[in-house]
Amino acid sequence: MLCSRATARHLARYAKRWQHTSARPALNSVTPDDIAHFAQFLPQNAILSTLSPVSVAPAEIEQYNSDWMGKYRGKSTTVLRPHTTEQVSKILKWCHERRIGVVPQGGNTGLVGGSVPIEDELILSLGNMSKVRSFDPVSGALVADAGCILEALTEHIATHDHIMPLDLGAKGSCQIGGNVSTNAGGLRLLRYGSLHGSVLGLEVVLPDGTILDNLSTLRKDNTGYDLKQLFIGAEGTLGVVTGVSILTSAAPRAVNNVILALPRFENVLPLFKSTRRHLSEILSAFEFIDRTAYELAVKHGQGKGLTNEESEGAECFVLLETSGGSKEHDEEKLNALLETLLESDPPLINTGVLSQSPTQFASLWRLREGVTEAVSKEGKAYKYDISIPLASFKDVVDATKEQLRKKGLLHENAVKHVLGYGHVGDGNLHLNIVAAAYTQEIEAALEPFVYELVSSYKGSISAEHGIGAMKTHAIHYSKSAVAVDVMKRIKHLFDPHGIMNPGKVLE
Ligand code: FAD
Ligand code: 2HG
Ligand code: ZN
Repeated sequence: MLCSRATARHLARYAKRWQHTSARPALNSVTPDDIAHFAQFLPQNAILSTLSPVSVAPAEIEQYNSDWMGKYRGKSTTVLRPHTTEQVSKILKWCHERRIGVVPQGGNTGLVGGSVPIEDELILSLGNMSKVRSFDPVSGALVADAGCILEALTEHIATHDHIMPLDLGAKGSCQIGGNVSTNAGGLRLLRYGSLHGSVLGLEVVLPDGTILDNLSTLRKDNTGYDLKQLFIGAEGTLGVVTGVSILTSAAPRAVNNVILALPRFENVLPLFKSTRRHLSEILSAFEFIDRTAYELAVKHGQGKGLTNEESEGAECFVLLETSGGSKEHDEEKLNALLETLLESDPPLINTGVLSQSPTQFASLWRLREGVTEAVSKEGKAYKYDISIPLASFKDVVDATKEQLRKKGLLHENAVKHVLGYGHVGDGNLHLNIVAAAYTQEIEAALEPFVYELVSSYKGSISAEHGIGAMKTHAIHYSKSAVAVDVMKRIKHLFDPHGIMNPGKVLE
């Protein structure tokens, strides 16, 4: 069901008003004099610029200017790679005074165009800030530079028998500062909750260069406003996160995972209910992959799933994980669950395969985590990261397919696949449309169609990836005019000159 005429009229009126109030501030380009200023406090290898006397290969800057999908491209001349918080502070102070736009960049794995400039803003890459500052094995509090790679942190605390509260397919490249700035969800949210709960404190450099040191390791601190929350998910629009204090957990004694093949999508909901009842506290992930997503992951060699016979006839798949205290106890519970699912009338699953070794465990996860990479190998992806009721996941995928078919775009030379996968346990569907190329015609068929569809379910147009550059014009589908206005006032308070990540989140 799409939005009613009245709603559509309201949205159109609102969009007009919104455009009217959203002019971007006038910002200055970086000049050779600015580079000379930065060279006073940054080592030579921290400055990559076509304006610098030290020559730079354009390809070196290009990788910072284009995003992971090759969908968004900036025109920056300059990348700065500071090593310390003080250096970040001096850079921002200068850019604030000179009104130069700044785009903070972590691992550049974001999927909404937030990490690359729209024009020629300066790119501030955090990759050189990669030290673990402290780890307390009693409380589990980890304090690290924002540029630490998520996987490196995971490995660091594994030696203390702890695990990070988040995990995602991009772990080998994304940085903890980028994770915090996007409020990344990922594969463990069901168990460990969102970063709004696990981040204990942040060190942030504000747009005028002031260092806000909120790097607490306390679990409880009710001394007034909880300022760190504003920067979690701010996508670099309010300041640069330079340090993160985060609560990690003792590693579970036993982990298992199972892949289930389902005859029909309609079984996912009863399966989720039954799984929660049977596994209760040991359930740590419940991930959904539709048939198209599964086949693409298998085709592009992402991990191992089921044999052809086992997967035959399945409309979709679920990967579930348990994390508990005793392998035998957890396996017993899992086997009892599998029996119940197979014996229900009609059976909720065709088959279920329990991983038998750490290699199989990793391979099953690779299959799920590898869908994004498989999609990018298959073509150019339009990605909609939405929160809607679980029962509607398939309807949304089907309605999008039908919309593209009606527009004559569902064929090998335009849209090759429409697929859905995601974090069922969190009500988060990743709707991916794989095309031969990015074209205006396909985009016009998808937008605002998808946003209106999501809005008709009272869903969110961004469950976990953020707004970035992609959805600034669509934020009103999920946020009221009053909420957007308050966001703009907060932005103005922190960043009166509008230098931080211009054109992202708020137009
Ligand atoms: P970037 O992409 O560099 O930046 C993202 C945004 O944060 C930008 O707006 C940038 O300006 C800002 N930013 C970055 N660092 C800082 C900083 N230090 N201070 C202030 N602002 C900053 N996301 C999920 O939520 N769940 C998933 O399961 C998931 N899986 C993914 C799998 C793959 C294969 C890929 C490619 C992406 C996936 N993502 C997922 C999206 C992405 O990885 C996350 O959003 C991640 O948190 C981004 O981190 P990053 O360091 O790459 O940030
Ligand atoms: C995931 O859950 C990520 O795998 C990426 O959030 C989703 O690529 C996507 O659409
Ligand atoms: Zn996701």
